[in-house]
Formats: sequence, C-alpha cells, structure tokens
Amino acid sequence: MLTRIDHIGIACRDLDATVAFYTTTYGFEVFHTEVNEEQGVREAMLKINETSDGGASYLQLLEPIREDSTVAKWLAKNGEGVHHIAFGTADVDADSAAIKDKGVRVLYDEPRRGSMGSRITFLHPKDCHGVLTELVTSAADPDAEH
Ligand code: MC0
Repeated sequence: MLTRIDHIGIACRDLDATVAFYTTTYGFEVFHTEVNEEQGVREAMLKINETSDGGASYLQLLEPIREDSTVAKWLAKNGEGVHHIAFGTADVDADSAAIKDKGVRVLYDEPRRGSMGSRITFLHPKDCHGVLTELVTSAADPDAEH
C-alpha cells in the first residue's frame, strides 16, 4: 500500500546553487546528501515533514554526475524542473508486483538502492500519464545512514 509522498525529484544543473535557493528562499534544511553512482546523480534530500506512517516526505534535488545519466538526458531535453514523484510503501516488492499485474511497466526486475539505503523501483512515465513514478521502501532506520 502506498502511504505517502516519499519525495519529489527535481533535476538541476548545479546542486549547490539549487540547494541554496531552497534553503534561503523557503528555510528548508538539507537532511542528507549522497552520490548514487548507479543512478548517475549527486543528490540532496530536504525533509519537508514527518508522515503518519512513521516515514517522511522530502524534496530530492538531483544533479547528474555524467552525461549518459538519465537525469542528464532529461535536462538536455527539458531543462531544470520536476523529474519524478516517489510514493512510499512498506513493501516495494509487493506493490511493484501488483502494479505490474495492472499492465504498468516496472523498470527494474528487482528493487535497487536509493537514497539513505532505501529500496527503489520506477514505473515507466508513458504508462503513468507522463509522470516518471518511483516506489520507495525506506531503510529500517534511515537516520542511521543520514
Ligand atoms: C523520460 N521521459 C519522461 C521522463 N524521462 N517523461 C516524464 N518524466 C521523466 N522523467 C519520456 C521521454 O520524454 C520520452 O518520451 C520517453 O519517456 C523515453 O525517454 P528517453 O528520453 O528516450 O529515455 P529512455 O527511454 O532511455 O529512458 C527513460 C526512462 C529512464 C524513464 C526509462 O529515464 C529511466 O530508467 N528512469 C528511471 C531512473 C532514473 O530516472 N534515475 C534518476 C533518478 P517521448 O514522447 O519523447 O518519446 S535516481 C533517484 O531518484 C534515486 C537516487 C532515489 O530516488 O533514491
């Protein structure tokens, strides 16, 4: 069951400048930063609020670290902006299987590593009315990796 918006992924060309905008303009704080080599991004997670399922919702700012990354490709075509939305679930395996059974393309056979040790998969945007959609199961204790 999808229980929250885990994050909104925002593609940017300059992570430090974009972090400065979100922290200075809105007063949000950076909760976590990391490089995800597999996904080809450097990212910052800004926690917006805790949620009733024990999780949280974040803004995820994404800067590509190489030209062949999906985010670099998307930026070249669309410019900066909202890249994807991510829904939180306690069981990404079960939810992605159930969604696949409904005819939506799930991009990974097995969930991969996401922010803060989470397990993630993506749904094809062409099957989701133009929205690249991610499913996320947080690590048991995401603060431990923060
Ligand atoms: C591509 N398309 C999108 C899109 N990316 N539509 C909406 N939102 C997006 N973000 C559209 C294109 O415009 C194109 O439509 C069609 O999908 C095919 O795209 P493409 O540019 O030809 O590229 P492909 O097919 O090589 O790849 C698209 C695909 C890829 C969605 C399969 O981007 C992918 O595997 N994404 C999942 C991984 C990802 O994005 N990782 C970065 C975030 P037209 O109409 O022009 O044919 S990593 C992350 O977020 C992690 C760290 C985390 O949360 O923890």
